[in-house]
Amino acid sequence: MLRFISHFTFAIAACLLLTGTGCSLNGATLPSGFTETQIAGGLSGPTAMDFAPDGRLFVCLQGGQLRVIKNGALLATPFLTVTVDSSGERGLLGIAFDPNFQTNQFIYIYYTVPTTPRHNRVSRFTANGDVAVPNSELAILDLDNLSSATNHNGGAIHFGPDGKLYVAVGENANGANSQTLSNRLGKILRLNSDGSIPSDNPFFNTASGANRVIWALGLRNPYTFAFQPNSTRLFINDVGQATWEEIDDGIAGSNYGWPDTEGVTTDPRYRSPLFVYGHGTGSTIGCAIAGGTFYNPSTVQFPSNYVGKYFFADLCSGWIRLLDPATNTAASFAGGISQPVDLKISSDGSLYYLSIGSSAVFKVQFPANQAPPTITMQPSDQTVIEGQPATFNVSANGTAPLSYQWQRNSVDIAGAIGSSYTISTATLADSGARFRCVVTNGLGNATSNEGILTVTPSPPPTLMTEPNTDRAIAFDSVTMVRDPFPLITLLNFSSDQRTRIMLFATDADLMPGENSSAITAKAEDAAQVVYPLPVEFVGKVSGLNSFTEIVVKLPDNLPGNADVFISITLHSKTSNRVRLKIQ
Ligand SMILES: [Ca+2]
Repeated sequence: MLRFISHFTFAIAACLLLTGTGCSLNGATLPSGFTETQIAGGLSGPTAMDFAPDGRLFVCLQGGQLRVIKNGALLATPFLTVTVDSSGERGLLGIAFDPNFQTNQFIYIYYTVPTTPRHNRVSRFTANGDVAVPNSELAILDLDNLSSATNHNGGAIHFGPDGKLYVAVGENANGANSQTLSNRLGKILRLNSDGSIPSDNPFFNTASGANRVIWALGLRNPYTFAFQPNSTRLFINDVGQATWEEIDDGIAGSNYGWPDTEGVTTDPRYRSPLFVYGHGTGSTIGCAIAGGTFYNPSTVQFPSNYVGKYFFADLCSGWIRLLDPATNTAASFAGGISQPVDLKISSDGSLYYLSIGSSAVFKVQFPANQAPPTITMQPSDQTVIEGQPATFNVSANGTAPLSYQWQRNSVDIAGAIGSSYTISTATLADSGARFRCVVTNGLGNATSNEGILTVTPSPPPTLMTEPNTDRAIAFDSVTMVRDPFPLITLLNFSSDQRTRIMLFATDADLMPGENSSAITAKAEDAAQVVYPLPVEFVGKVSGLNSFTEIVVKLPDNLPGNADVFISITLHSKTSNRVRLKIQ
């Protein structure tokens, strides 16, 4: 049992005496609308916990086991067991996941080495699923040898937004350690993940050797600390001696004053706490700050006014309170917890607390914001012309994250996992297909109505004519003169001197990737003799996107002095016949 919780028996008795039914040894009193669930019990002497990036929760036990809670169940086999010195407050005290855990599978722990000389150590292990690779331990930090005092070991370890590993170390019950740069006790340390020391550490040029790892000093027993997600903000929870518990603003090079001062100070040599609370038994006082975490989850579950606030707990008084970093004032949250030692926020926005008195992990939720998916906008039927895209959309409510899977005729469509699904080129064969979406979250799923796709044949192209006649709207492409057209012109600068005719059409859109070869053109004379016309250009009429400009060349064998009838064919569909006069 951790000695810094020696007020345990007194605290529980006082809780029962002073607040009656408001206390529970096995569950918290929570604000209206919040509920809690015990996630795992039977955790003997838990000291710290952290979430793996994949959502598993790892719990340190003081005796040396690192346990895994996966999909809500405590796994029987520990991830690892290290032989530790667990006397007093020593033992397995901290855990962190490498920022690149999903690639390198590195996990770091802080524990007390059981062989002489006794000291605390940070080691790296490599995960293989739910257990550590045997013999994968790599010691990256061996701290100063400990005296016979077994208390004030610190033990929290976390990676910062800079990718460096921060390590909180207690002063081994010797305040003088906290004020010297000649050892690493009573400090926050900053190191690279391989144990080397970053050259931009604040005392890199003033401390020597291994002590260049010091990042801040003047701490007594920083048992927990926390970085605010997506921020450089760092709050250090420094356990006080007789008077004050501190939340300190973690800033490189700071001296937090211990043992010269405790609590608020105006001494310019020291950084005064952001927040303090006094000692005693009650809803705003306690004996040891243990656990702190910012409410900045990837999915906000609690009411929005919780976002950016800082939960912190007191071991002896058994409460969790909420600090507003904007004002450095605190409000009540939970009470009646049996010795909280650590707090964490899961990615779905739940608050987890680790109770050494209950040997258990609890999850606090806000159920009103916890809901399975419901479809709020159904996919609508779509009618498109063949060759055109068709898009189905769905909207859903429910606790994030929501995942989407589109189905065609009740069969999953590979890769169609967004809130909309687009067929880039609808074909006639797609007509009648039914599309729906299954929306899923951790609480259930919802299947949308089906939207039906109707694909209509594309219309044939239409060559433009003057109103109520079959005379083409057509121009010599150089002179812009209308028919009758000469077969030969000297004005168009082409070597063959054949006349080029500019025609206009609607419903003659090329598909992506097509060029003028997609359109064929022909002329027929009165005797229905067919003359293929080379198509030399197809393009859009500037500013008139529904009109297509088509330039054809009059061929050598076309008879002169007659009317011919021109048509074009695109995508196997042939246009109307339009009349041209040839000189
Ligand atoms: Ca202080």
